[in-house]
This record gives sequence, structure tokens and C-alpha cells, in this order.
Amino acid sequence: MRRSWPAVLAAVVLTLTVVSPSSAVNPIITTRYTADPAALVVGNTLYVYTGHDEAPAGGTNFVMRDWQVLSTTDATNWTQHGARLSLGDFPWAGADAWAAEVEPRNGRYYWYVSINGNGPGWMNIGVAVGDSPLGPFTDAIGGPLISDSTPNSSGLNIDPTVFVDDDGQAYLYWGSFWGVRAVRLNPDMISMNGPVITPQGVTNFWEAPWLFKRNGVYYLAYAANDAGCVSSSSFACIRYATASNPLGPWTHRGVVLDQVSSTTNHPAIIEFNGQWYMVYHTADAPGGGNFRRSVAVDRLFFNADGTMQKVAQTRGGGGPPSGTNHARTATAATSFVSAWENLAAVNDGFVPANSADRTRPVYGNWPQQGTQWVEYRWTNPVSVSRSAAYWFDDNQGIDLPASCQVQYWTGSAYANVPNQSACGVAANTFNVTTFSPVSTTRLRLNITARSGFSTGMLEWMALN
Ligand code: FUB
Repeated sequence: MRRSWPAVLAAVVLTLTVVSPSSAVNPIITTRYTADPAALVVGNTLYVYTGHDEAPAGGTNFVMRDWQVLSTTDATNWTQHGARLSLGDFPWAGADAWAAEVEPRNGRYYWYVSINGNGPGWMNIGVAVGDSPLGPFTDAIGGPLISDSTPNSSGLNIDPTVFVDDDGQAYLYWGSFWGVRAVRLNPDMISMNGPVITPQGVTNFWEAPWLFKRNGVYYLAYAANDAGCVSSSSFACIRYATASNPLGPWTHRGVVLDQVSSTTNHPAIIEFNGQWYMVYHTADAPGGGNFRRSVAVDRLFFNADGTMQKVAQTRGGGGPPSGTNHARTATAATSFVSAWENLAAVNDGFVPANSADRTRPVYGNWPQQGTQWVEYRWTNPVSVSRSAAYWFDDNQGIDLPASCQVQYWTGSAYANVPNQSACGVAANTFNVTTFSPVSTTRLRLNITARSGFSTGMLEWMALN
């Protein structure tokens, strides 16, 4: 059960904390990169436990060394509590402070974490325990709870989610590489009670399970990467299933969150102050990327029959990024523009209402498929360090791209801009890509379509 523990304790803890509130937009904080959220309500406070992405700009691997805590009492203003657990708290840890979740029981808080150990095997699940939602936390076992040597463990033992049912029985789910696993835990919360099972009916499970209960129904949300919901298997959507038993069998119910701007995604679903929320991560923070992710929170709504509506992603303020937009002084060129569309649309300074906004001319390359490009040309070199693309989606032959890549003219050839962050392909927003500044006379955006579709843009900014 995730709703527990007296409000007074949370209040006492908060008074001891240096607070740094941030505003209500997504990502919920942008002063550091946070990923893999897990949510917990304690009294009047919603805690979000996250991983911490520290990869450099342009990095191609996770750099994750600690776990962070954020909290709010209004789901709008967030307090950063910093790192409350790190690899150094586990003497047997080698690297990789991946996804984690906190579950309370009998006044104690159990923080289940994914860790690469310093012994044989790959990832493990360890447990730390503390006496308050903010710790301090210490290693509860002195070694992994789940490892590669656990009989019937997953191909990748990460992403724990723990749920204590009304009868006091605790369940641990985890897994990746399409291998979901579950086991009962003993009341001590740090040992298994029975064999590891492979739950049935978790359709297209990839990783990142989140188990909860509502109105007597068990819900399992999880990341999936099948072609039915993502533009490429590198990305993830969030699917969910329901069951009348916490170990299943499960009945798949559909997608509750579409692909986001980061390749990975990781859900938490929680009721707080009478409203339900989905907590997840994206690459939407400035300089963000697949290894520099940021936690987002949005409302989640249930239908009368208990199914969940798809979450509408709130993304920043939706307005154009600030800075000098060199696109306005550029001449645009393209590999192809449909005869009835207008390339000049990309740098006319328009701020669209959404990706289907046709109130002004649009750029589209239907019926071309594969990779097309748009570029800006200047007579004299300009210094550029950000690209912001607002994609066009007519819900017919033109769809959001599968991917994109920013390039610049070196004087003799095109090269990828250095240290590029994720080239976002989200709808209804300016997808900001950052990179190390280049001085150039040409900037090119290579746009790769989803299979069977063409692509288009409503606006493309080239910012200093
Ligand atoms: O953050 C590292 C890993 O990426 C997590 O454990 C997965 O859920 C995915 O988000």
C-alpha cells in the first residue's frame, strides 16, 4: 500500500530540508536530470524517487550513481531533497544506479534498487531501509535480493516494483528484455517467500513494471516497445494490464502513455489528494537526451469501467524557445516540397497552436518517404547551438518523423553537429535540440519518416 504513515512525520522531515521550489510545468525540475520515477504518498506529501542521469552532452551511455528524492504537497511546486541513496551505500555495488522504488511497511521505508554488482553476473536488485521517507537509508541485506543466480530470474534483473496488499502480503515484480518476473516477499520485505514466477498475460512487456491496486482490481503498467505503439523498438510506450490476483493472470488493456521524447520510459501511477497521476520521464529538459532524462507528471483519468484513458503529455509552456532565431534571415532549401505546400512556412516566425495547425502555410514532403532534408543558408556565417522543430502531422499521409539529425556545413562537407542532444519528434511543441556552438553558412535537418509516411514542419528555428 502506497498511502500511509502520519502526515506529522513528513512535515517534520520537510522542515529540516533545504527547499528549492520549481514551477508546475514539465519537466518538473530542470536543475539536474532525473529518470525512472517511483511515487509514494505519505500523509499530505507526494514523494517521487528518481534515478539521476549524469551523462555528458552527447553521451551514449547511462551515467547513474545515486538516487534522488523530490516532494510536493500540491503536485505543482516541487522540493528537491537531493541524493538520498547512492552506490556507495551498497558495499557490493559496482556501477549503474538504475531504476528504483520505495515501499513503506510498519513505519519503515524499503528502497528497492537496480544495481550492477562488483561480482559475477550483471544487474541485481538490492534493498536499502530507512525510518523516514527521506532516510537516512542503509543497505538492508549486505548483498542482492535478486541476482542472475536467483532461479528463474529475468534476463536483466532491474526495475523493481513492490506492492503490499491489504492482507499484508508483499509482492515484488521486476525485469527487462521482455522478461517480467514476480515473487512474494516475506514480512521482513527483504527475503523471498516462495519461487520466482513468470506472470502470464503481460502482453509485449519490455521493462519498468509498476504494480498498484484500485477498487479491488490489480493494475500492472509497464514499458513496451512493440511496433504497435512505437516508431522504433528503441523507444517505449506504456501499456497496462489488469488482474483479479496480484500474481495474475493478466489481461492486457492497452496503451496508457504514448512514446515520449526519450527512448526509454518508466511509469509510476498514484492517487494523491483525490486525483490520479502518471509520473514518467522524457528528454524534454534543456540539453536533455536519452541519457539525460527528466521526470514529468500529468493527470491520469479512469473510465467508469476501470480502464485508464491515455495520458495527455504536458510539455513545457508550448511556446517558442527564446534567443536569436537565425532562421528568419536564412534562405530555406529542401530535398522535396509538395507542390501545394510552401517551404517558406518553416521560417516565417509562426507559433503553431498544435501539430495539425493549418491556419498558415505548411511545409510537407508527401508522397516522399525515407529521409528528406530541409536546410538554411546564410550569406555570412552565423553561430548556432540550438535547433527547434515544430513538426506537422496532418493525420493522413504526413506523420511525426521517426527520427531526425541536425548537420552543419563545415565549408567542404556536411557533418553532424557536435554533442547533439536528442532530436525530438514529439507533437504539439517546439522540439529543442542542443549542441556545441557551430559557426556555419548552412544548417541542415535530416528528417526520417515513419514507415509508410511522409513528414512536414510548421516551423524550424535555428537559435544561437
Ligand atoms: O535508467 C536505466 C534504465 O533505463 C532503467 O532501469 C530502465 O527502466 C530504463 O529507464
